[in-house]
Amino acid sequence: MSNIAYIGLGSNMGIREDYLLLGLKALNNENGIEIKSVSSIYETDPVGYLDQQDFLNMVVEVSTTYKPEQLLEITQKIESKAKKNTPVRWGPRTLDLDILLYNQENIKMDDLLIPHPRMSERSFVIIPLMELNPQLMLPHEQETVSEIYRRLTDKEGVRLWKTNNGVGEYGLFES
Ligand code: PH2
Ligand code: MG
Ligand code: MG
Repeated sequence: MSNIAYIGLGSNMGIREDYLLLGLKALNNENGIEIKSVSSIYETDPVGYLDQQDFLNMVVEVSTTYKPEQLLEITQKIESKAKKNTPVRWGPRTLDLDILLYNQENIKMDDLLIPHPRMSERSFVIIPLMELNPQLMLPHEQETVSEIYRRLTDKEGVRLWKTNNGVGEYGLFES
């Protein structure tokens, strides 16, 4: 499992935490994905389209045998299991899984851009990511996550909601 990827999870409909947990479990159930670490959960002001509920957001680090396009297929399959239906761009969603980073690669395909194009302006991505790996280099910025964090302007829109200390929280590996 030699590839390292970071995936952002978000939900602002229904029982938001349950959707995040559904996402974690579904990722963990894939043969080619091993969850390495899980951030805390943050409650975050909506960005982009303001007239909607606050989100819960978190970030996970995974190691994976899948290629980026296979990982995209899996995240889309999991989203559709959560009945994601988003008529409004940046509008409400039950479960959103965004591939943020894949190794140090810059990937430009028709339906897949990695690093995620807006991640470095978004505190709801950078703050949980910094919890996992502050020294991580963002390949499109040539800056580390903690350097990016220092110049974020919307940090007050992101509030710690449930602390996590690592994999094993959230009933992830109950059997
Ligand atoms: N996702 C969006 C649009 N706006 N705002 C917050 N706070 N968190 C999100 O995950 C989010 C958003 C589109 O995916
Ligand atoms: Mg998103
Ligand atoms: Mg998305």
